[in-house]
Amino acid sequence: MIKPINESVVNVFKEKKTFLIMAHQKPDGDAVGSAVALGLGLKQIGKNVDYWMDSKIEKRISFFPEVSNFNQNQYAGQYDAYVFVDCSSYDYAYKPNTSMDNGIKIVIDHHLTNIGYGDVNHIENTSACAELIYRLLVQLGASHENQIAEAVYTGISTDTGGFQYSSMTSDTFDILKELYAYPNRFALLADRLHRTKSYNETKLYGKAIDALTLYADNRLAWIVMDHKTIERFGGMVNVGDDVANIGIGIEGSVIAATVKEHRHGEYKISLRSAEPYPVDVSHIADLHGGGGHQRAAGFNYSGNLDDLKKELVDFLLEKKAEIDACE
Ligand SMILES: [Mn+2]
Repeated sequence: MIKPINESVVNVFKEKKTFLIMAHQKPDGDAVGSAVALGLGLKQIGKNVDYWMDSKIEKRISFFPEVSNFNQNQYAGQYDAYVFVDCSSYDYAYKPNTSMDNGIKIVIDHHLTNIGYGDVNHIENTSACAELIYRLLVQLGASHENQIAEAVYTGISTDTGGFQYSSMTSDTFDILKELYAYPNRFALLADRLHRTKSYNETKLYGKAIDALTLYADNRLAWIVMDHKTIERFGGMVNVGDDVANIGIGIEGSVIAATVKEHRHGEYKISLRSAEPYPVDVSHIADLHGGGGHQRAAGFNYSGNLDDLKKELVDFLLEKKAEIDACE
């Protein structure tokens, strides 16, 4: 049984004709997968669709034929609706500078830090935004051709570390069960999404392991990747999830912080918290203007790194009793 999503959201999709689809900056597998699945599904039921997407998309998630339709702006100036997928805040959206006041804003997201910045919103704690998109398409009566199935699979698979995180639910598996009914090449996709790395990515992964340091009685795993190192190995837009997860793979570590200096003195911070500790890293990200989930969150930072490290160490020390109780 596939769960329905808010009727008010479904009705807007039924009523409106022309849509602009957007997602967060530096789109990940869920952002691209959600956008592609939604766009293709809407087209199937006769809607006009444009995409406004950050073009810095990693190669492993840009294989969808539909990606070639990103940023074509066929219907510029005519949008009835502006749809934000997988985007926890309006500020973090990759969006045009022009006004969106002529249309209705729709937000579909699975980040609970999302305040609901749309005129209509569906925000629900699912494993991936792609789950919500799939459910919406079921309600809209779109059929799930292969590219949609692959896009939904990509969103869920990348946001759950290959179906492993605690965010997986029986509802997620209900959707996967339906996806597997289509002719698929999910094994090939899994390889592409989770295993295959370029030479540079592999070297960067090694540099990240080298840079790993432990603090707070080994509860904090701390990795700083400086600008020079990132540039040297390709300057990739998104240092992958596998790098962000190195730290929580260390026995006993509770929080992993990966600091990526994407420009001199400007950092992207990825936080992870390990099972089963009662630590919610989205609260920390929230304090710094970012967002995310209990086990994975992120934010931009341009302050002193020692201050940030101290903040995390203090946070862990405050929670020491609760953390130790999990052993
Ligand atoms: Mn997501």
